[in-house]
Amino acid sequence: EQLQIAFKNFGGNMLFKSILIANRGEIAVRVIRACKEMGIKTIAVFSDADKDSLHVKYADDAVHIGPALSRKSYLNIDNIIGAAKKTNADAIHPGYGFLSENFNFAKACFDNHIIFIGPSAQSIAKAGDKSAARQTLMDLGIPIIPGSDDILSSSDMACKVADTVGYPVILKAAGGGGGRGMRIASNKEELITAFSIASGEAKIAFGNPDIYLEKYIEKPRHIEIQILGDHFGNYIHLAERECSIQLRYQKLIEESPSSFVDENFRVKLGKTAIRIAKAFDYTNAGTMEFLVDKNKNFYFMEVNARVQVEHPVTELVTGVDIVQQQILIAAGEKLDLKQEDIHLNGWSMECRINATDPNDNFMPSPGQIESILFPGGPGIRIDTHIHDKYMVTPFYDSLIGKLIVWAKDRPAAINRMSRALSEFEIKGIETTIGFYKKVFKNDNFQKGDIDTHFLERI
Ligand code: MV4
Repeated sequence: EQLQIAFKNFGGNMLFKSILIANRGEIAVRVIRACKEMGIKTIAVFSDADKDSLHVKYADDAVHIGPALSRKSYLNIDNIIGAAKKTNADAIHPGYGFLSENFNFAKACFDNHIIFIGPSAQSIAKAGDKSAARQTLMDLGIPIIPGSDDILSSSDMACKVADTVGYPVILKAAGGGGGRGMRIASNKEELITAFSIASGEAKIAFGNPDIYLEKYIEKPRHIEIQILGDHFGNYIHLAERECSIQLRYQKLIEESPSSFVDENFRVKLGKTAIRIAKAFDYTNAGTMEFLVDKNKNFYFMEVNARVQVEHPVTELVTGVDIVQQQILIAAGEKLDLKQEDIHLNGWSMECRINATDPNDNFMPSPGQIESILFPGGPGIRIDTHIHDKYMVTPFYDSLIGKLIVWAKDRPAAINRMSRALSEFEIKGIETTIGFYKKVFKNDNFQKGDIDTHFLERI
């Protein structure tokens, strides 16, 4: 359907003349940069809090879409569609977060004959329905974490499933997400207690007492595969990103490739990721997330139906501009890349620069930036919208920029990131920069001996 609109709107000349960027901050700037290099006119949208922001300054046109509160601006579908119609935008790039994986928004774009730069609304819905997705993929023989295929009706049933998958097990709330409402049990006794606590908590927290059970994967790594798929059934993968360095399900440091993934394993993960994409009729850029145990067993977790915060590390090792590929695919172009064109060169790492205080439980630290000194020199990329005197408001995510490095191998990338962090100075607010300096000195981090619990431990 997306393609039909594209043909109707642009005939033979497919490339968009203008794109509205339905986002703010560094990712809005990133998308504008891709458009400029492609000769596409850019239209920014902005809330009251962002009228002087960099994405507004860089775009060719800008439309005010409401007050600072996201719900009334960047999450307001009517206002954003209205801005696109007013400015005659051919397409909308949603960035990440906000409306990027919102079925109703993708559908509203479609209904208004505006191309949504992302997968179809139907694919978003298919990939987003966790329980249906699990069934679909299980039927295809794609590895998913062993567990109850449905919600548990009693602790008796929980114990039966636990006996078949083996302890330890984890209880998850069906209405939860992002790690909330999870409980681990190492034996039958613990499971019986955990079952009643978990369903009670789930009811209070999510208004839904339903819980399901999975085998608990101890000290897993979070490894994800970037894929691209066009409207003609062509798919490629752009290898993996290692995203295990996280705290409370917030990624902080990402890298590509992963020191845990050799060429054989990469081929296996890549092929699996493409099979998952095909199962969801997935088009455009997307990410398949896997949990990987110490024996390299891997299990599909979920699809991220958007461009991700950490996409630059993949860009730096593959040389592929993921945002430009998103735009070309959405405009109905055939993928001009084949799997055999994709070669990994060197190593890339990213530190998310957050306006949070590592010495105060990573609490948000809004305020005015007095001054900034950015690192530079060989192998440094900074994606940000901040500048001297920029006001970090409390209204949005605390991500204020990303420091990304490229070097020939992992030790060189670590060395370069440490050097870059030592040059980076932000005065006036607290940030995660100083914390990263310590992480990069850690022996286990340097050895690549990491998992999703690494930061909790240190
Ligand atoms: C798990 C797991 C171990 N075993 N499931 C956390 C968020 C949620 N989306 C899935 N999560 C996990 N599920 C089983 N069966 C460990 C985690 C987990 C995790 C997963 C991905 C990234 C970071 C994580 C940090 C802690 C726990």
